[in-house]
Amino acid sequence: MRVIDSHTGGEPTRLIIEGGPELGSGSMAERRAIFAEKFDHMRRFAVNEPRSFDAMVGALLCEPVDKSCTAGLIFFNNVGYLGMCGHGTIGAAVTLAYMGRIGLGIHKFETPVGIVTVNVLDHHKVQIENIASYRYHHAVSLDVPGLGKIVGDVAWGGNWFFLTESVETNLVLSNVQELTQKAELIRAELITTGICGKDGAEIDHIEIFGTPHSSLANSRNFVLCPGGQYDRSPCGTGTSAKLACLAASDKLAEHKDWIQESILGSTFIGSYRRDLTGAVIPRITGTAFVVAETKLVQQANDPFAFGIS
Ligand code: PYC
Repeated sequence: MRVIDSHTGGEPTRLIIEGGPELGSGSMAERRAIFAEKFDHMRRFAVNEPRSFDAMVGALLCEPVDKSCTAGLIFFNNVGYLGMCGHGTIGAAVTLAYMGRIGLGIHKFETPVGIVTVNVLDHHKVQIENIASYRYHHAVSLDVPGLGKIVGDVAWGGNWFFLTESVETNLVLSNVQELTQKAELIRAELITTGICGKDGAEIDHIEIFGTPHSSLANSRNFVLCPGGQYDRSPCGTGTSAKLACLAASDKLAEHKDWIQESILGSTFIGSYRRDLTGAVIPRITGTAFVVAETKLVQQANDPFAFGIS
């Protein structure tokens, strides 16, 4: 399997460019289902230890169904599959530009949750226009054992998020363990109380907001991902969910910039436009760098060939 690794604002993406599973020619959602059902060992092969580490997000490069699209992308992580991935789309676009497969300018990518438009601004800087994002529940109040009252919104940005400002821990790297524990408690309480996204979808990302360190940024975040890792970047789908909440509360006007800082201090510039139906279409701009070109191999009798899980 040939992969190219990049990071977007510190968050890694491993793009599979050769040797991935053969998933047929259906939609990205259909192919993701086949990936999960029949080839999950290849997800573990590509992103789990000992070949990788828990924070890695994988992206499988696919032939698109819609020929106006440049490619299809299916995202996955250490425990399963994602709907969309903002940092991963930026990483994939920068990687494809590095390989000479795409030039600067506009491209479309199919994902399991819809088509995203990508504008490659230079060899590192990419703007994505995400799928329509929306707030689903406002000011949900949780009584979280060990934390007390936590209030937040539930929103869709390509994955499901619970977004809260109620956690008092400082958003600094030395507090990652404490923030992870608190976010896990919130996630568990959402499950206990049966609070879900649309159609009963599990809310598997928890996004905690605090004061930015840079005077140029609007906000800082800590995002807990489904596999227990935190997002090193400001999280593209999480920033999309935030933009949808800001729009729903009339706190950010259309086309106005929102600078979202990650726990590392890396930033995404977010804004949104409304489509003809009035839906919020987030735009996220970030930068990525290629860090490795690798061939992953499997030797006979390797007891951890398909990852340590
Ligand atoms: O950037 O959307 C994102 C993302 C999701 C999970 C990790 N990063």
